[in-house]
Amino acid sequence: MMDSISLKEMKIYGYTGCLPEEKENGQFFFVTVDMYFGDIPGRITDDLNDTVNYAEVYGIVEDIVSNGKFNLIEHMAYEVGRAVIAYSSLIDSVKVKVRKPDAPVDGEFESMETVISVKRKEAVIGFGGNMGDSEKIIEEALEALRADPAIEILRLSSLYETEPVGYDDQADFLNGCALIRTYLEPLELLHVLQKIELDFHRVRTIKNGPRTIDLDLLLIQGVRMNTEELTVPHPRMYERAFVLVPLKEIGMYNGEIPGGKEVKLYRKQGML
Ligand code: PH2
Ligand code: MG
Ligand code: MG
Repeated sequence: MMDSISLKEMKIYGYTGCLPEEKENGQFFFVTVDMYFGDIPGRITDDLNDTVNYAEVYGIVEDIVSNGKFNLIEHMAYEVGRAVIAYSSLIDSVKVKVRKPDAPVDGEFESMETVISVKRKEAVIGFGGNMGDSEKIIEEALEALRADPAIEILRLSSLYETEPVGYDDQADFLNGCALIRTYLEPLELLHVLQKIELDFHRVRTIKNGPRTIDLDLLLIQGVRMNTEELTVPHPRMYERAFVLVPLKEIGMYNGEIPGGKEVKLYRKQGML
């Protein structure tokens, strides 16, 4: 069993609903927030700073429910879940129940309700570059990743010097990977990575050609997807020693490493 803290049946007046009169007149919502943790440090230290202050969580929920004008109770619940999980990295997951007992529906019922979960997941980012001071650029890109409050870096591989794959007439790369934890949706995480790439003046020119920094979303816990914008797991990762060697080092791969291209240790990195 996981530790949890719950705020049960908060009664809050709000304006969420699809009908114009719901947005205009409002109604009462009953919101239950269950927060799940690994081990809450506060249970041992008896210190408010080592836990989640439910009074502050109440304020976060009240603000969204009373000021938000969403169409759907499930979207309102999701926004509540996101705001609560963002409040403390101690929280592994949040379950939000929203009940609407006065929903404008003809007939007898207790309430219309939804339950929405928001969870932190592990993901693996592969990184590499072969233009400029790659070691420094990688350091700075990782620093930018770490600075995002939605993202924690759990483990970092060593840096490897690798022969180019795909387009041979270019300098060797430095490559590595990071295990992270985040509550961001897959596309949101992708956009964070793309923003960091742009900030380091990554210009997309030749396919597989030289680059200052490449940040690839390789794996996301429990996610398989294939859309125009994003495919997870990364479609070519299992053919690439420059991905699999660092991945193996951080314990996220235990299969064969394909031969053909050299991957050698460049700088040993202690695990975080
Ligand atoms: N990235 C590519 C293509 N080829 N080769 C190496 N060694 N390292 C890379 O990161 C790399 C590559 C496309 O992203
Ligand atoms: Mg790549
Ligand atoms: Mg890429």
